[in-house]
Formats: sequence, C-alpha cells, structure tokens
Amino acid sequence: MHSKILEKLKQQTPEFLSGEELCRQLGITRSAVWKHIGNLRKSGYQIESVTNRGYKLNKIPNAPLPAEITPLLHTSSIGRTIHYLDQTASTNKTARQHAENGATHGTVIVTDHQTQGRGRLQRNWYSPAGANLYLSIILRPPLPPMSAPSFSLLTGLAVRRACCGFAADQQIAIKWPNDIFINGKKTAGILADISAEQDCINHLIIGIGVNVNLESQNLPPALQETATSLKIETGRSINRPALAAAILDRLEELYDPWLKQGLTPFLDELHHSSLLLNREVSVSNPRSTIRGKVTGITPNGELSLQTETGAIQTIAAGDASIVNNGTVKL
Ligand code: BT5
Repeated sequence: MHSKILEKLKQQTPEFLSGEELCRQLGITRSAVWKHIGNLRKSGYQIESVTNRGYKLNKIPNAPLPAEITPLLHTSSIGRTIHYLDQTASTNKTARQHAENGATHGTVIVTDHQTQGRGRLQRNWYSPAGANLYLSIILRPPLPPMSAPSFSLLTGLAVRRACCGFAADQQIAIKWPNDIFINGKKTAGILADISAEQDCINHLIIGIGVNVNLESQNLPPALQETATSLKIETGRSINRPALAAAILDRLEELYDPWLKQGLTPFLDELHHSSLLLNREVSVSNPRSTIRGKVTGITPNGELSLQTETGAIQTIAAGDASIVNNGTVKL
C-alpha cells in the first residue's frame, strides 16, 4: 500500500492529491492513508499536507529505497523482497541472519551506510553514507557447493553489464575474481559467503559494493590511487535505485543459464571484458604466489596462467596483480 500511495503521489506531482481521492482510488480509510504518509515521511519522503487540498510529494530521498527500486525491476524472484536499512554493520552479515531465519531465494538487503563493510579475508570495504550502493542477495541454488565460486564472476558480469548502461563510453572491466574496474581503477567489489552441506548449498550470499556518486575528495588517502566511482569517471550523478534495479535485473537474466550450464555460455564475454587477459600477473593466496601470463578463465571460474616454464596452471582463489616491467602493480 505504501508503494501504491507513493505511485499516486508521484503521478500527481507537482499538484496536490486530496486525501479523499486517495481513499477512493485505493479503497482505504483516511486514517490508513495518514499512517502510510507518516511511514513515507519517516523514510525521508518530503510530503506536504494542506487542509482541503491534500498531499503533495515535494522531495524523494536520495537513498536506495525499496519503494524506488521495485517499480524499476523486471525480475520474478531476485529483489522481489527488499529489506532496507539506513545503516548496518555489513549487508552480508544482515543477510546471513535473514537467510538463517528462512528468507526466500532472491531476498535483498540494501543499506545507505555500512559501519563495518567487509572485503575478502576480513579486509575493509569503505562504505560512507549518501553516495554508494551496498547490497546483498540471498540465493538458494539447487547445486553442490563446488559451483558457488563461479557465481562471483557471474555477478561481476551482471554488475559490469549494469554499469555499462550508465557509463557506456567508459572502459569497464572485470578483474578476476571479484572486482569491477573503470578506466583502470576499482569501482565495485563482490563478496560471496556460502553456507553448505557436503553436497548442497543452504544459501549463497552475494554482497555487492559499488562506488556510485562518491566524489574523489571523499576517497580516503589509502584509496586515492586505486579506487574510483561511476560519478568520478563519467562526471554525472547516477540514480542509485536505478543502478540497483539494473544489477538485479542483469543478475536474474544470467542466473538460469548459469544453473544449467555454469559459466560456459559466458566465457567469451568474461574474456573480452577481462582486465587481466594476456597480461603478466602475480597471483597470491595464503598458500602460494604464482606468476605467469593469463590465458583465460575456466568454466569453473578459475584463472588460467601460463607460467615461465610454459606449463598451464589454474588458480581457484587469490589476489591478482599486474606485473609491469618486472614490478607488481594494483
Ligand atoms: C572486495 O573485497 O572487493 C569485496 C567488497 C564487497 C563489498 C560489499 S558491500 C555489500 C556487502 N557487504 C559487505 O560487508 N561487503 C559486501 P577485496 O577483493 O578483498 O577488496 C578489498 C580491498 O579493496 C580493500 O583492502 C581496499 O584496498 C579496497 N577497497 C576498500 N573499499 C573500497 C572501495 N569503496 N572502493 C574501492 N576499493 C576499496
């Protein structure tokens, strides 16, 4: 009902819509209208009310609110339930609680501000308020746990496709295994958390952080050289709900083919949008560091490298850095 009232107010903008008319159109009482208007105001919508004239929507809040995302969605399951929080420690952590309490496939947790945003290996994800997207999607794929790692790359494709829709003229690349780079700098990261039994996934939580309208002066010194945002690169502010809806739409488009065939149908796209293909890289994980030239991505989402000896090695997880004239960069 919340969203129906909002829709009516938006249609009427910049005119007033009488309370009586709202009651008539939606078949609800005046006190119900009043209650919903109160809730919308609490979410940050500025709604003016004038006796004998009704309600007028003056301002939509600058936040990735469900009421703004939902009307733009074309999905049937992903994002059909969205929980919004003004602030949370980490959407992946909040999503895990929802998943353990039985949240359905496709449920999304989104926030404006993370106080303990996480990267992989307990690293931090810089998550200030008012500018970016931080969301986590709960998925329940009927697959064995070994198929989960390839989902980070699939999500990378979805995020890249969505970003291309807002920044078509920029160079947007996927850096294996979980980053989106624009013009050579990190703009988005993906964090997958899995809960599984031996042969089935209980839930997969896919966290996505995108620097959307972050200004360069608001980047912390440690990220000045390596990070960017869609706004910094395009010079344009981007509507966060629209980007969120595009990411969820793109992810749902990719999901069914991935369930049936894994990454195979997407390998060409993964290769042509890869930041690392044909580059000399150094890939490290807690067990080892391997150096070589990237020859591709396997259907399981591993990075394949040709080492100095000419042998091909595949790597399932790690941090890749590009080697430039013998020095390691990124
Ligand atoms: C990632 O980890 O890139 C995964 C980031 C996932 C963030 C989302 S936000 C919603 C959900 N909830 C969470 O708590 N997390 C997910 P990793 O590959 O480990 O990269 C982390 C590194 O990226 C840090 O050590 C920094 O160097 C850099 N970094 C941190 N914040 C950044 C930012 N906002 N933009 C660009 N780079 C950043």
